[in-house]
Amino acid sequence: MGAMMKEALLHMLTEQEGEFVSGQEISNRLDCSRTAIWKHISELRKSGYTIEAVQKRGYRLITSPDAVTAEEVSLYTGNGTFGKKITYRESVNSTQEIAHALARDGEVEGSIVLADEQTGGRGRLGRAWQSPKGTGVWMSLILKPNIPLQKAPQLTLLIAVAVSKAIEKVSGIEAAIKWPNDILISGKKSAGILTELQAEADSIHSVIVGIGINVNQERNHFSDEIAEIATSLAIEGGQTYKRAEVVGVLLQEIETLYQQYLENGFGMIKLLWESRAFSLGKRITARSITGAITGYAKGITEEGVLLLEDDHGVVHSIYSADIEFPST
Ligand code: BT5
Repeated sequence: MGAMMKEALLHMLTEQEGEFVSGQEISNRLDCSRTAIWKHISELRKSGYTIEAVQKRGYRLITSPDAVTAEEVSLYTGNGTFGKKITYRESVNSTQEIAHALARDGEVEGSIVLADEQTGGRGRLGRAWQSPKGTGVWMSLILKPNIPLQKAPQLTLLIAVAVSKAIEKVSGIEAAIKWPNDILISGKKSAGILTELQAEADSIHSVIVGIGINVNQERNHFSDEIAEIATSLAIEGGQTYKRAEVVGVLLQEIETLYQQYLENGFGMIKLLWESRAFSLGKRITARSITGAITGYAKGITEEGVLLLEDDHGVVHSIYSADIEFPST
């Protein structure tokens, strides 16, 4: 109840866009005492909001922090159902772990888990995802699509389209997709997607979509290992962005595409994906545990599988691999 009131209070102050809201009005609309209001105002201040309080005039929101707390993100999620339920943690090992546990306990579709920092953020194949505090969007989204197991890779491509669109909407920076799960800005990785399934036999119980977006990192936030291959919106755009806005815009993009996908299938997503794809038509090497194949990236199939034509004209279906761009 307390958290909901704090959120409602923040919404009231935000709606007024820097104008005063009287204590009387707050107390009427939220049906609470002046003392309760004061308590929530001081909590909001502790979370980084600057709120002016003036006798007889009331309260006025001056600045809000760059936070991905439930109350801040809820200002940007719009009318959709994705992001209605937000689990926020300041520091976690991985948001994926929390989302998996929630999904096993029957969490509804569209719920998200956000953290300000991940100490054990993960990529594919046991790789690590650097998630320094207060810099990026580290989020897991729970989906429960009624689709056969073999179509699950389509969701990664759908999410990639949504991430690339959201980055462009918020920052105006062009973001391309590198199959299957990288979002590149000027050829460097600015976001990654990790799609994990909870399935029984061949039916999907839940899909846990992990999304990491580098928003406000400076160059020195990246370790030497990835300094040359990683970038952030702030590095590329020369300014910082509100992470909560990135989350809100992203959730709206995902929800729209996801509804279209469930109603009409993958066709439209495929076109959107291809128009944003970075590697199509290029000479690439697809490397996986079974070996490496070099050739031309011809396109993706209806299932989201990458088609690679080698130098003998043989077309290979690539289900899972890392893509490199050979220098020769
Ligand atoms: C990915 O894996 O790109 C998937 C990343 C998913 C991260 C999200 S954050 C929220 C959720 N919770 C989690 O624990 N994970 C998800 P992959 O394609 O395997 O790429 C991993 C590789 O990217 C690493 O081996 C590094 O080379 C590089 N890398 C690591 N951190 C990076 C960063 N912050 N920015 C750019 N590149 C990074």
